[in-house]
Amino acid sequence: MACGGLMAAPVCLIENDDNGKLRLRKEAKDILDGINEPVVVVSVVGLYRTGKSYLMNRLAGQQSGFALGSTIESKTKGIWMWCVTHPYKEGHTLVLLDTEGLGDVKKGDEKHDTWIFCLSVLLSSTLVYNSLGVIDNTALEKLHYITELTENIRVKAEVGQHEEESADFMRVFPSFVWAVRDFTLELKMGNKQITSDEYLESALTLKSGSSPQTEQYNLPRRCLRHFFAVRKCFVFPRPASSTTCPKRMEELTEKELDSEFLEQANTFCHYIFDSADPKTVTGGRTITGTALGNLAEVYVEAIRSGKVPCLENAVVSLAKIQNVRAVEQALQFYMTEMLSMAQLPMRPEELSDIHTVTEKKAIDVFIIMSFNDNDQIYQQELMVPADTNKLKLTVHLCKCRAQI
Ligand SMILES: Nc1nc2c(ncn2[C@@H]2O[C@H](COP(=O)(O)OP(=O)(O)OP(=O)(O)O)[C@@H](O)[C@H]2O)c(=O)[nH]1
Ligand SMILES: [Mg+2]
Repeated sequence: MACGGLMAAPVCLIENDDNGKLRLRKEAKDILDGINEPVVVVSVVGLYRTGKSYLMNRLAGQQSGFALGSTIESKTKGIWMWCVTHPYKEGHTLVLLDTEGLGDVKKGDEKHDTWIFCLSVLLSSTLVYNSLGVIDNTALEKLHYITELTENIRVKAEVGQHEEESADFMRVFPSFVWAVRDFTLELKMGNKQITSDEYLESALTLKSGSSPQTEQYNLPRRCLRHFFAVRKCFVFPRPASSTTCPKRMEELTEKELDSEFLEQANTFCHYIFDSADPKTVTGGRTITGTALGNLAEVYVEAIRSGKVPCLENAVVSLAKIQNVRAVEQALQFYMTEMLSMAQLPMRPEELSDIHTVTEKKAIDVFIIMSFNDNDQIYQQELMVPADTNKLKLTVHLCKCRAQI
């Protein structure tokens, strides 16, 4: 199932600069800037060398794209982005974010992993956590990044009660999908067949008691349950037999892949295409590609300057960036339209009529691009120069008339 490509290949969205700090790539920001429709953002995170990039290529409907590694060395660095036409939702763009594998000891900087995880949570509307084998205690311990979210992300500008924060996270965080790769067990409990979702939920069952060990056991489970309201699980068998498998899976044709793997991969893709929601920000507003690029910039800047990214502050910054731009574009529209419509010689009343119509259209241009301008602060800014423009144009046209 191939998704139409807005981009022929993925590009790097967030990378490390020479000082080891995260930085947003301008090339990728420019691509997002050009996307004026809502975006469904799906990111994949998980330990290195677990088939994340391969899974993202399947979502793009392509055999290759995000680079796959065939050695033990981690391959993807930073966060890579591929924007494709959404295969199911007309008028939407599917933004796929493939991230650097977590837990590679050679990296030496654990905080880097933490920020990759946080940015994936902050930027996506669906977060896919990818792991190999089974969902056991070890797998949940490896997901310790989830327990650090409260330290590294703030929802409200003003810090509130801890309980409030949990509920706030749940309101604003993406939906969560656990993709278990090379799963070889039977989904059975006792004699009863269970679904993969039931398998995940049973792995998240809390132990009773309050000993430090129990607390440690419960912590990642509690965080998953409290922060992510929507949870799904997909289990994938090995993709091919060991004779064909899989140093270079991108070279295997569909026929060479295990049929059960293919079926699971298709079910997974269908779920994402059908159920992954457009990206929203605090307040529930859906955002466009342009806004996503601005949001990424705000978060990366916060991390670069040593601050804890805050969702509420980000939305305020985002609104400012978007609204300033919306005013600029609306003014530009007004001037172009007025100059093309005003015919000489012209009476002031006629000019006024054209102004009224054009101003209305300019406000529409502003409204489409603006963001949370509920008190019309920026819209009023637009009106003042529009009046000034009208005056300037009148003077200009009257001078021309006087010369006739
Ligand atoms: N056994 C197995 N191998 C896979 C699977 N999917 C991909 N591979 C292979 O595993 C290797 C790593 O795949 P990638 O998709 O690059 O893994 P990654 O998680 O993106 O790796 P990093 O970018 O280094 O974190 C490649 O040789 C793939 O062909 C899978 O489901 N099972
Ligand atoms: Mg990769």
